[in-house]
Amino acid sequence: MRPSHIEHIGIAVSNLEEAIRYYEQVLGLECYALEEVKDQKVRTAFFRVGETKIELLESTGADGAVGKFIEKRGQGVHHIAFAMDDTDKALKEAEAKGVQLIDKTSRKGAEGLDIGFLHPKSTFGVLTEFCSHK
Ligand code: CMX
Repeated sequence: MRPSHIEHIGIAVSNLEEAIRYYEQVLGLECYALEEVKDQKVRTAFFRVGETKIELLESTGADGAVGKFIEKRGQGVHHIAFAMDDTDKALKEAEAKGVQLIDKTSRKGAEGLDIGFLHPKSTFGVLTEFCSHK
């Protein structure tokens, strides 16, 4: 397995609109999509920076992954997502190499991507996501 590029960097923020203003007005990027992912209890905003995207994540439920992250660690980089050919295949390969998975099989994430997470305890403290278009 080898990722083709960093698909996106997920950043946990307390207030999506305030964070969008920073990325637009200071960095000059354009928010091209806003999406709520109910399953993950987040509202997201996307910006393109070359081939990579920035995904801002605002919690919509304190018991969700991002709600708990902000409560415990504050705002900041939440995960790194690698673009793979096939998320399910990559998850299986990582598991075979002894990595602890959060998702055994892919699920649907923002932008209709097939996504799956590796546990940060197994990846040197960085929550790692694989994603692909099937
Ligand atoms: N990055 C690094 N470490 C993290 C982390 C993150 N994003 N989130 C939690 N952790 C650490 C915690 O600090 C904790 O470490 P310690 O034991 O040293 O304190 C450990 O992982 C376990 O954390 P926890 O709070 O007990 O467990 P959670 O119930 O919060 O679960 C995790 C953590 C990673 C399994 C969970 O957040 C998860 O399943 N994440 C995947 C899904 C997700 O993140 N969805 C949101 C984004 C969706 C999208 O991009 O659309």
